[in-house]
Amino acid sequence: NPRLHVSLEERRSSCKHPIASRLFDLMMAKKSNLCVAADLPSLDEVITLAESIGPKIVVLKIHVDILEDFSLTKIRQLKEVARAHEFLIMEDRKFADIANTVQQQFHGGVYRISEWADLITAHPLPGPEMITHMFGDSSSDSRRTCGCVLILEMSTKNALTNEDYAKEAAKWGLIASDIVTGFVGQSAPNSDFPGWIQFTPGVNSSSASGDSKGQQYCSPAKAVLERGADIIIVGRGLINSQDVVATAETYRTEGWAALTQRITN
Ligand code: 5FU
Repeated sequence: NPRLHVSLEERRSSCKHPIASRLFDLMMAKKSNLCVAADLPSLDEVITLAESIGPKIVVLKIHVDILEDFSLTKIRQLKEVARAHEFLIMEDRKFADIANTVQQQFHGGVYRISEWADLITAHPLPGPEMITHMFGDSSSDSRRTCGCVLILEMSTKNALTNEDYAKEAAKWGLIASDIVTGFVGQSAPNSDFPGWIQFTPGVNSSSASGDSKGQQYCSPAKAVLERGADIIIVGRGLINSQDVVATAETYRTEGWAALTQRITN
C-alpha cells in the first residue's frame, strides 16, 4: 500500500480538504500522531485535560452526548484551548441514518455539532447520499470547516464491518474525498490516494488485550506499523493514568517513532 510509505509533506500536498491539510501540518509541527479520546463525564473535565495535554496531541476526540454539563459556551471554551494549543476537535457521533435526519442531527438540536467540530465520524452503512447531503450544498461553510471521517472497521470483537464492507465503503469515500478526510479502521485499505488519513482506535500500551466489554487493544507500534494507523486514538490508556501529561508524552513518542519508521522503511 503506497500511502503507508509516502512522506507527510507529500501526503499533505495531495489533500483535497483544508482540515486534512491542517492535520498534516499539525502532525509535522508537533511531531505527534496522537489523538486522545476524552471520554470523561463533563466538559469541565475535558477542558482541564485538554489544557494539560494540548501541546502533545493533534486531535481531541469527544462524545458530545456523554457530557452532563454540555453548553455551547463551554464548547467555545474548549475551542479556545484547541486554538491556543493547536489541535483539532473530533466529534465521534457516528452518524448512521438517512440524510434528512443526519442533516438535522449535525446542524441542529442542542449540540449544533457543525458549528464547532473540526472532524465528524459517520458510518457508511446508509450509503453515500448521507455523506454528500449532511453538509448541505457546495456553498455550505461546514463543507470546508469540518471533515468527515468514515468508520470503515470497528475495533470490537465480532464487528460486522468485514473486508467487503470496508472495501466498498472506502471506494465511495475516496470518490467524495473533498468531503471525506479520512477513515477509522484497523487495517489499511488498498488505495493510492495518500491524502486521506487513517485513525485507529483500540490503542493501549498496557498488557490488556481489551476491556471486558468487547473492546480490543493493540500497542501504538502495532497500530502504526502493522495496521496502517496514521493517527492513534488512545482513551482509557491515558485518561485513567496517574500522570496524564507524562502518559501523553509516552504515547506521542511511541506513536511518532513508529510513524517515522514506517515512512522511512
Ligand atoms: F470507531 C470506533 C471503534 O471502532 N472503536 C473505538 O474504540 C471508535 N472507538 C472509540 O475510541 C470509542 O468510542 C472510544 O471513544 C475510543 C476508545 O477508547 P478506549 O478507552 O481507548 O477503549
